[in-house]
Amino acid sequence: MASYRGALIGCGFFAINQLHAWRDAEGVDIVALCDRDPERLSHAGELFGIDRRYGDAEQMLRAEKPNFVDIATTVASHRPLVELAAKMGIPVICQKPFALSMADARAMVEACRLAGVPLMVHENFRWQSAIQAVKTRLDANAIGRPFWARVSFRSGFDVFSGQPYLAEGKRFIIEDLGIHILDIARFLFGEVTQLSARTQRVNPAIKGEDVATMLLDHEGGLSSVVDCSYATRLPVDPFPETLVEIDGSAGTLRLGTGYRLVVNGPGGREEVDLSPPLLPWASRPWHNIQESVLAIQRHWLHCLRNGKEPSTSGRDNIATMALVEAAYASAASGQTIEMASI
Ligand code: NAD
Ligand code: 89Y
Repeated sequence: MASYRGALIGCGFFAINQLHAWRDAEGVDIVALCDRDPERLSHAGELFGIDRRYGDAEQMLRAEKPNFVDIATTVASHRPLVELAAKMGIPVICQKPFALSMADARAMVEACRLAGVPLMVHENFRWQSAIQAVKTRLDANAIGRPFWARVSFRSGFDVFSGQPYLAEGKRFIIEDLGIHILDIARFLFGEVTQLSARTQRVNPAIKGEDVATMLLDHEGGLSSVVDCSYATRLPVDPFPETLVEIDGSAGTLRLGTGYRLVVNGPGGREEVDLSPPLLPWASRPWHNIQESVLAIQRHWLHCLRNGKEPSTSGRDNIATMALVEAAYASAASGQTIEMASI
C-alpha cells in the first residue's frame, strides 16, 4: 500500500484528534507540523514525536513537499492556506466551516479545480457510524419513501471552555455546529430547494445565536426540520449526539439518545444499539466525533489512492455552506429563502 507523507497546519484544540487519527490510519505519516503559536506547535510535536516544525505554512510546504496538507486552523485562514496548497499542487483537506463567505468557498474550489488538486472539507459528522447506519437503511428502502424528517442536536454542553472563540463571533451555532447538522440533512435527504430559519440567543455571555430552528424543502418532496441548541439543559446531556426521526410511506426510523436505532418497516422491527467504539485515544463524550475523524481521514486516503472525489469535497461542501448562508439570511429577514438565490 502506498505510504503518504502528510503535513498539518494548525495544532490547536481539534487538531489533536486529527493527529491521533492519522496515527491510526493505514499507509500515512504526518511528517511535519506548522503553527504560528510556538507553544501549541511544540505541544503537538512532543505529543506525536514529530520533529519537523514550522511557524510558517509556505516554508513548510516548500521544504517538505508533502503528498497532502491537512488544514486544521479556524476559518479566517482557510482561503489563503487552501490557495497556497493549490498554487503548489498539493492535495488539501480543510476543516469546517470551509469559508467566511460563498465567494471565498467558490474561489477555493475553483483554485483547486484549475490546479487539478483534490480538495476535501473535513465535514466529519456524516461519517459518524450511527449516521452511516441511517443512510444504509434509507438506501435499502427500509421504511419506503421518506416524506418527513427531523435532525436534531440539543445540548447544554460547555463548548466555550475548549473553543473560547465560539463565544466571540457574531455568528455561532449555525456556522459552527448547525453546518454539520445541515450537512447530515443533505446527506440523508438530498438537495434543498427552500429554507426558513429562526434563531435565538439564550446565553447572555456570548455574542452569536445559540438556538436555531430550520425548515427545509428537499428536491424529492421531503420536508425536514433541522434544529440545534446549546441552551438546552437536559437531565442527561446527549452531547454530541445527533438525533434523527424519519417517517416514510411504509414505516418509521428513529435514532434516539444512547445511539438507539429503531426501524419499523415492511421487514419488521429492528432495534439496535449503535454506540460508537471508544478508540484507545478517545474520551467520552467526544468519542462519537473522534470516531468520525478517523473514518473521514481513512476515506481521504482511499480517495487519494483511487483518484476519487471525496464525499465531502469542496464542491459538495458549497451546497452545505449555502444552507448556512440561507439560514442566516432567513433569520435576518423573516423570509423563506430560495436556495437558487444563494
Ligand atoms: P484553535 O484555535 O484551538 O486552533 C487553531 C490553531 O491554528 C491555533 O493554534 C492557531 O495558532 C493556528 N493557526 C491559525 N492560523 C494559522 C496560520 N495561518 N498558520 C499557522 N497556524 C495557524 O481552533 P480549534 O478549536 O482547533 O478549531 C480549528 C477548526 O476546527 C475550526 O474551524 C473549528 O470549527 C473546527 N472544528 C471542527 C470540529 C469537527 O468535528 N469537525 C470540531 C471542533 C472544531
Ligand atoms: O466546533 C464544533 C464542531 O465542529 O463540533 C462540535 C464543536 O466542537 C462545538 O460545537
